[in-house]
Amino acid sequence: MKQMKNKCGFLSPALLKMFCFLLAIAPFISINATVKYTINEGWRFSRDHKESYHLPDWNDSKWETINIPHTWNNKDAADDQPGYYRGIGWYRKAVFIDSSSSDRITSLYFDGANQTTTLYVNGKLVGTHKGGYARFSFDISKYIIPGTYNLFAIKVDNSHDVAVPPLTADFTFFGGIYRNLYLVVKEKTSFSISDYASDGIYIRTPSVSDQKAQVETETLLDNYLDAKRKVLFIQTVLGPDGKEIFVHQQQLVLQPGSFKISHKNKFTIDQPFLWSPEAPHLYTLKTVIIDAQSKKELDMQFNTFGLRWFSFDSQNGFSLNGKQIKLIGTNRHQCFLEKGNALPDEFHIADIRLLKEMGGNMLRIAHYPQDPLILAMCDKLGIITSVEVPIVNEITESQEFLQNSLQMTEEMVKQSFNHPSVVIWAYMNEVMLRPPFLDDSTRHKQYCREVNRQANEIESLLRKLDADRYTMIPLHGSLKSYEDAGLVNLPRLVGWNLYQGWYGGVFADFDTFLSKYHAKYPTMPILITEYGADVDDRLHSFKPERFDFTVEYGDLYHEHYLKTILQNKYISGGTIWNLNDFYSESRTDAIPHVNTKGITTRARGLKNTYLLYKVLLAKTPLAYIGSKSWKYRAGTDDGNGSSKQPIKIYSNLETVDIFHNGAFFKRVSIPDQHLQLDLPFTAGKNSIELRADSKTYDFAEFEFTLHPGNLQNSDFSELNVLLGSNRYFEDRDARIVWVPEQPYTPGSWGYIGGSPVRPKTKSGKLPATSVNILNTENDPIFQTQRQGLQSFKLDVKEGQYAVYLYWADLANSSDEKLVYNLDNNTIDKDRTKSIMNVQINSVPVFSNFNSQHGMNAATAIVKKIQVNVVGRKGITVDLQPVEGNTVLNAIRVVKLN
Ligand code: GCB
Repeated sequence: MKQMKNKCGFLSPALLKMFCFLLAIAPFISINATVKYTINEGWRFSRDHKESYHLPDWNDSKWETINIPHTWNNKDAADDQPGYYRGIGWYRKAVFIDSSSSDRITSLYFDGANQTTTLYVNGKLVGTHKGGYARFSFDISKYIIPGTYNLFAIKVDNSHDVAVPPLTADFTFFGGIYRNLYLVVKEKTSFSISDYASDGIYIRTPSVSDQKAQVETETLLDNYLDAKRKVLFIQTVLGPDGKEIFVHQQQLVLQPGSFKISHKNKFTIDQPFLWSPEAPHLYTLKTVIIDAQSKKELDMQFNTFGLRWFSFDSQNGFSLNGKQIKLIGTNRHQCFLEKGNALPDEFHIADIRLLKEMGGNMLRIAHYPQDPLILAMCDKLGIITSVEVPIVNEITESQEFLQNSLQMTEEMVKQSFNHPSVVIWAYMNEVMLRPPFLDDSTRHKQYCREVNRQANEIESLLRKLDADRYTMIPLHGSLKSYEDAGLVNLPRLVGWNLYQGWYGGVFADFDTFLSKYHAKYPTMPILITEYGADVDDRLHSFKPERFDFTVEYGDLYHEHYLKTILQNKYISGGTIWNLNDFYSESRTDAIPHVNTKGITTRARGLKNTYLLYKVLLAKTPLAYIGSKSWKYRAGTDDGNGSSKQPIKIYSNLETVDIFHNGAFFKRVSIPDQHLQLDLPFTAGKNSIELRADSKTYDFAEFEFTLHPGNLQNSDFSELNVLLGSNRYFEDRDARIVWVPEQPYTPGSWGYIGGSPVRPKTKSGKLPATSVNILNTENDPIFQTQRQGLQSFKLDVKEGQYAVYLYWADLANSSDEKLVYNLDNNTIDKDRTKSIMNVQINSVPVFSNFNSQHGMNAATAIVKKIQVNVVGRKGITVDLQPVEGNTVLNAIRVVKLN
């Protein structure tokens, strides 16, 4: 361990001793001069608007009572109705303000509210803030009556506003006061909170080496008094071990009524403890101001900072403190299952722990600044970050839009300035995703020029505010459009959001794209800011395909990308899209309204891909069984009383012993840290255990339904089949599994005739439709279909059965064109209207059955039909077309008696 040296910039050690002595004999009154606490509870809320809602005597007793963090969209952004409420919501509360506020400065401080917030106190307008992702505060001193209750009325509006970014994006713009709300009471002389809601103290580390670090601080002070004030300004630096290593004291004279008075300070730390992912040492800067006369403490602030240096290099990637490290981590969206974006503190903290436990060393905080706890946790745990101005997909060509973007830039930098984890400021994510006016080249060029102008303004502001960090624009895989807008060489770093093998193409296109770009721009460093594939972890396939949303396709995608990122030195690293599944209202994928590219679910359940990274990045021995959450499984007897089930194993151990149902099955070596092997599952419970060096590394149990190969000779209980599909779907609530279709063979079961519905897109045919199916949570059961089907047959034994026929009219949907879907939007539907007659065992059941069923959107329809089977006739469902093609989405057959 290095010895930390005391270093004092302004005081000699003798003076320092004397100073401490003086402080000891004349102690200042050390109460917390600044009082800051949440006022989250018991707000009245109404999701509508009336001009008079801000008036103190408005009767809000019938309004809902809520607690902050709060959003009004956690339910409607996930329901079957397209769209979600984007408009005004009002919050009201009578807040008691202590009489001590009368000669102090009182503010209302928001950690974040989406997106335009207007505050009224006691009926009077205080101010408005625009933007949904930064902190902001209002000085309410003039509006309050201390010693009594004061009525706060807050109007929040999340309507689309052409002047406020983001305009569009692949995430839900949840409205409301969704982060903590504080009352802050400060002395009339204090650190300023009016500099873009930062805490008024900025710490720069312009030069750091393992020998020496230079630290510069700037403190902004406010003096509201109409008289001069003399203050003692004391700044102390504590080392990571809590020991004092530097003290600076100075008397300052603050002029009356002056604000953001800047006081700068510099010091050097010899042989510093460096900040890194392995050892995230943090220093603490304690700043105090004391009234020179009364010795009363006026304000005190603790800020942590870290000492490190870093660079991105176009050939060698990223290095920190002189050592090359590959950045591997994730992006994060700030929402959670059923909560929308309104998360309590613990949830933010838990996410960063989750990333650290995976072994990740980077978080791209996309696409907007997040709760202050996120950066605080990244500092503590050693996770390198990039933070982003929330301009996504497009801009508005207006000065007002630019001004708002610049304001957001300044808020972001000033609020996050001191965090050692931040190495990149980013802006304009995929701003040329769907550039307008493509059919009018003059107008298009004008748009490109405006994008360039706005980007230049943001870039220069960033460089002016912070000369030490990198700037970055994250681009999507269409290099030409960013060249047209002149964005490729503008920032210090280019981020690539790449999805080859998902939205189109094959995995290898990822490698080709990068090597071509690298050859064309050999001096530009590269960071893969996004890559990912959607996975609904209830879906599985033994024949994984692009866009099937299965766990297995997601595995293949990440295995390929991760290998490429690790193997190529010039790639600085990659941040997976995304840490968590997140709400994106307009999506209609396997889980409608959700982007499922997370390596964890919305409730942070671990997907296979999380385990893959964890094992690959781990420094300790690990072994995991993949798809443990796929508990209910089924398969057909292959003649040996069992069915082969592919099981994924992740491990960094040289060999792992696999035990199946308690018995040794096989010793395997796992050269690539992941391996798939077939295990013969038998009916009922199947257990798997992974052992090495007499230690159990992982254990899992599965419930297996073994379907008889020949239905006539064996017992049958139930069968659930997805038509037109290769996928398995696990219905966890019902604890059943749906299996892929198969053609009929005598003695068994299957379809006769027809073909699977495979929507056509510019990038080829897709294995399933992306249609939001109304009135079900199990959309994948209905999202595939066989059309032109003549019959479905099961050669079951005599008895009574229930046959359930599942339909959703996939032709009856607009298949919304989604901007982020790139070339993967449906261009030609091979789905037609269908009216048919249905017979079971030659008995007419439905005539002129219309799968639309009088609904004007694809809706889940399930018909349960009781069927008696006599002799060896089995069950035959016949479908005859009346108009269009016959269709059937799924079939479930259960033996009753
Ligand atoms: C992107 C966007 C991100 C989307 C993602 C996707 O490139 O930057 O906002 O969510 O693709 O999943 O399509």
